[in-house]
Amino acid sequence: MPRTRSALPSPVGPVRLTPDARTALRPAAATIGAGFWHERRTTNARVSLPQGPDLLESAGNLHNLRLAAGTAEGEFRGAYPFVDTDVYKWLEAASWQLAQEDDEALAAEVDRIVALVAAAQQPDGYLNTWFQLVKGGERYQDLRWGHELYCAGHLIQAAVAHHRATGRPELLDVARKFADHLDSVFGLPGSGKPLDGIDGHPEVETALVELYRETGERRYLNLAGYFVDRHGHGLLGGEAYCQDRVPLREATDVEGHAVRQLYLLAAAADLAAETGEAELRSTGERLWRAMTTTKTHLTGGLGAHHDKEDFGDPYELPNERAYCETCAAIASVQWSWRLALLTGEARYSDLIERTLFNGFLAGVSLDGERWLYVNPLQVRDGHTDTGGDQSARRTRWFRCACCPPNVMRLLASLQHYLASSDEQGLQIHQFVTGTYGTDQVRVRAETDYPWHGTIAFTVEETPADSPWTLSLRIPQWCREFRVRCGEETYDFPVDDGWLRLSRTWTPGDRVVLELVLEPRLTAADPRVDAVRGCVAIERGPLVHCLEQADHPGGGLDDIVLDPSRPLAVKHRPDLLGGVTTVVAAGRRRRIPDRGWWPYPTASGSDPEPDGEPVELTAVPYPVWANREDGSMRVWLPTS
Ligand code: FUB
Ligand code: ZN
Repeated sequence: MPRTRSALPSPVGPVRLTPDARTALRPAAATIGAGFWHERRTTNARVSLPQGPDLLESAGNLHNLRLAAGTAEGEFRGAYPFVDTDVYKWLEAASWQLAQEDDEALAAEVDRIVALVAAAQQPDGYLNTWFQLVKGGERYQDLRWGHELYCAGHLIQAAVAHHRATGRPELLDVARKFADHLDSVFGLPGSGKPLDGIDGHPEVETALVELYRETGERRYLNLAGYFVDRHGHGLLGGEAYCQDRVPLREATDVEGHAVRQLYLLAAAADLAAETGEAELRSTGERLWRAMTTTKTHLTGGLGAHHDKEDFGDPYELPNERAYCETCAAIASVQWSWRLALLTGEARYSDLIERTLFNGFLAGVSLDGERWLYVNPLQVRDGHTDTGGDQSARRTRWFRCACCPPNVMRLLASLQHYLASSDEQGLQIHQFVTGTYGTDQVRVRAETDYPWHGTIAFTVEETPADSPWTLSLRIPQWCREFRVRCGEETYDFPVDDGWLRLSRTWTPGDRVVLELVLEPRLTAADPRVDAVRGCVAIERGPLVHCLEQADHPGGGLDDIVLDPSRPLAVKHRPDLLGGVTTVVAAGRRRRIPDRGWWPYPTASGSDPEPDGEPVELTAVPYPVWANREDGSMRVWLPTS
């Protein structure tokens, strides 16, 4: 396409590829306008982010930095060696936010906390309040659990965001100093570096690639490559938990701690993008396929086990004990977006959509003040909640508060996961009201998605005589859609998930895509014991669930859905900030309190086969747990 004038500012967000990156697509510029995501992002900007500093103060994170800086006295506060990362993730989120709008109060808080971080750094670049204050400065003695490089990674990511957003060098200087220190310490035997090691929690790898992108300093890319390569060689005892059982390029399945695995894979995709290495790319494609076919919950949630926050076995996807950590959903979005850019394939953005709308968004309450760390697919009647971080009830903050600021940073940078460009034109991956473009074209999208399926695109800027292609992702869930260009309705073929509209465009040209949003039943894979024979209700990208609040007079464990009866859609502006519900027919069985009975059951001792009819109201999963405590379920038996 010929170059005209700048249509939108170049994107200020994560994954700023270098000009040499070998990817099929590049992130496009985007701004989000009114609508579903705008509302949630506004709550993020007005409620969650401004509350961050107070929460970090009361949890002790900022106090620890002051202690390390020598400007306060007292004891280290916090239960984990990685509490610094809560500060860094908040700084990253606030920086992405500042890139979008001026906010003096937020900017002042960022300045204050950046100064605190800088003051806590040691003269040689090292920074970790836990090791400085609790471990007497003893470094790199506990790489398996100590999280020193994990903390460095989040610091680096915050610094990159701060620099990209504000152009200011203060935090980037801190990050570079730390990265230079790491580069002087870690390396292969024989490299002259004193330590051949990796961190039990990947994160520094993807951060170092971003630092390379921000500074052009190739040493950081090489160091990222070194860390990725050294996983799987037994440096940490060979545990899958630490991503150390098998070298990544030889892996055939995702395994171990879900967030650790996913951050490592995001780094591998970053490296593949910047180096063009085919083997790392095919490793990512292979593992993504394994993950999505056998280890992904319907909500996009990942990590089946509470124990070790682990992926678990293929098809081991429990409901009430699903772990599905909010951070794992975020890491999945980050990884999938990198694969989408690398390959140009729509399937990655299909998973991003499922995850964003469900497993991710359920992590934060509608008011932006309470959080879920684990995201179960069922809460039983009579559930006794033990409270704590892994509660099925929303919590104001956690002892291990990794998820809330992670949600904040993804919401604040969400526009960078929506659109891309290539030589052919512009690709729209997600349907969000806003403006998308490159330095040559600009398209405006208007929609009330996911409540309604109509998305109207207007071409605002385009080169005069040069054709280009507007590509729209047709979601995997979509069984029927229509496209209108002007007065005509077209039956365009879908090419591997993409609807491609090529022509010479004129400003004002309109394309209207209608995705038919019929509610649907989704059947469970029979290999998943927990949900065999069950169905889930979905509508568009949203998974729905039953909540006790909508079903007074009894619990949800006895409910059966009748799949032969039609599903109805009810828009409910009065409910949960305005949602569309799906109404289904079901029955409430009267099952004897026995637990089991002889098979085949003798007539008469059968559990009540019919039970009383009951109207089932299914609300979108991302808004569950915003009313009084009660039971919830996604998967429903049909008999
Ligand atoms: O270990 C740091 C963070 O804490 C992980 O990313 C989460 O899974 C939680 O374990
Ligand atoms: Zn987390």
